[in-house]
Amino acid sequence: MNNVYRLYLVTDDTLDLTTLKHVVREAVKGGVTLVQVREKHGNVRAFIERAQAIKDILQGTGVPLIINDRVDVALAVNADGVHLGQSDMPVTIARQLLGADKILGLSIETQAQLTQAQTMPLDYIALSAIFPTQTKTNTTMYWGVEGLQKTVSMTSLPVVAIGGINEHNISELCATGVDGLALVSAICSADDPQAVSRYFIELMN
Ligand code: TZP
Ligand code: MG
Repeated sequence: MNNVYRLYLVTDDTLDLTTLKHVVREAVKGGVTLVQVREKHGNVRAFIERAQAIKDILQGTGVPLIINDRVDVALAVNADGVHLGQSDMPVTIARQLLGADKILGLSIETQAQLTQAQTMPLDYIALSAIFPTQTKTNTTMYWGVEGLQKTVSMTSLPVVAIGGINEHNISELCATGVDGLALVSAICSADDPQAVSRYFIELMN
């Protein structure tokens, strides 16, 4: 597993801006390969402010910035890409607005969505959720290691796993051949986000 999706940090929207910036700075030092800013509670102005703050931190690091859900926010801060959910803007429209060069990802919550995604103009898919998690409770199903394994073997798109990923399951998830692991709490709630990120990278090797 060696690509931009490898250790994919999704930010915790309950963190205040100072803590958020600290977590991202430290996690990047520890080796996260991509950062997605995810905001579920604030207004769009606050989203843009937080996204811009994270963009400033990532500037010059080579770590891409992805915006969750909102194409307008991504365009506003000239982010590297967008991660869409199933009820966000349709993928084809998002692609038209973003252009060919931006990274575009989609969360996949059912087998039918997985089939549909194969012909969409996507850069990657995120299988949601692999395991139960307190971070997002309105999930449709749990793919588990087996579902992830099947998906990796049947799709040509890069696959990212999300939901309940931590030090106890990273090794078995990596054994499926998955392209990346996306984590919120295991990094954002860690006492030392740099050390855990470094440790997770080690576990992936
Ligand atoms: N989408 C599916 S599960 C999830 C999201 C955003 C939350 C993952 O959080 P955690 O803390 O890594 O389980
Ligand atoms: Mg979403």
